[in-house]
Amino acid sequence: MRLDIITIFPEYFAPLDVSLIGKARERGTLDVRVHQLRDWTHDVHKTVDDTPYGGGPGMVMKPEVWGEAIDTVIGDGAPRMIVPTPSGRPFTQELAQELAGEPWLLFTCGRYEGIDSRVIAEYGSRLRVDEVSIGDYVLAGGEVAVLVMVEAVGRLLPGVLGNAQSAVDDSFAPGSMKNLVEGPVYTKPPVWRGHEVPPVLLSGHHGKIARWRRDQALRRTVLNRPELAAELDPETLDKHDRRL
Ligand code: 6GU
Repeated sequence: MRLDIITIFPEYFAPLDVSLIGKARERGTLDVRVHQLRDWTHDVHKTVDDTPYGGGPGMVMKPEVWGEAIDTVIGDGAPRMIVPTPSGRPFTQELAQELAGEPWLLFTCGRYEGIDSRVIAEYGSRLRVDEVSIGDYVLAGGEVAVLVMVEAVGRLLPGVLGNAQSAVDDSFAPGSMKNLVEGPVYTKPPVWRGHEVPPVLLSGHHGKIARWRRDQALRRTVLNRPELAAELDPETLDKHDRRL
């Protein structure tokens, strides 16, 4: 998968050299290219923003510089374009799965009050464009949101996780984990500071372990994510799932 990221802060993306994503880049599974937006300015101050029409606080990113940057980065190609913004559609595990199936993604990181909307209109008629939010809070810019999305998408690419089953068991994973969070996990020793590992996990009884894990996932979803629990479809809950 090819990933292009356009930003005025390329330094934010240093962590993409590390860990799973770093390894995927070394292997060539991921081709990440980070671009400095200011390279497409023409004035001595390398200006990327201006005051908003209609007044109001803050600054808006200028369309011309974004247009030149995006045109150069995409050439004749047509990546799927992701615009990080708190006004966007929610980034979910389902969207991460969908994006993991794309050959090429372009992330355009806005700062200040955002990018002039005509940029989204212009590329919306040439590319598939999604404005995406990672949650209901406001960050200073799209960079951290893009790091989040790249990690969530990157770990779903074939061969990036050591064990492909990990992604199947994930909280929110499509399939049996839809609308469920994962339950608690344990490793050795069997007793730590008087706290015991639940005996069923030491029983070697795979059926009972699967049943217990599912009950724990349901419990934790009800406790921590009642709004998700309300979306659980009674039809798809198996007959042993505890009544919520
Ligand atoms: Cl994608 N960008 C910014 N600036 N803030 C956010 C966000 C994105 N998602 C949640 N808050």
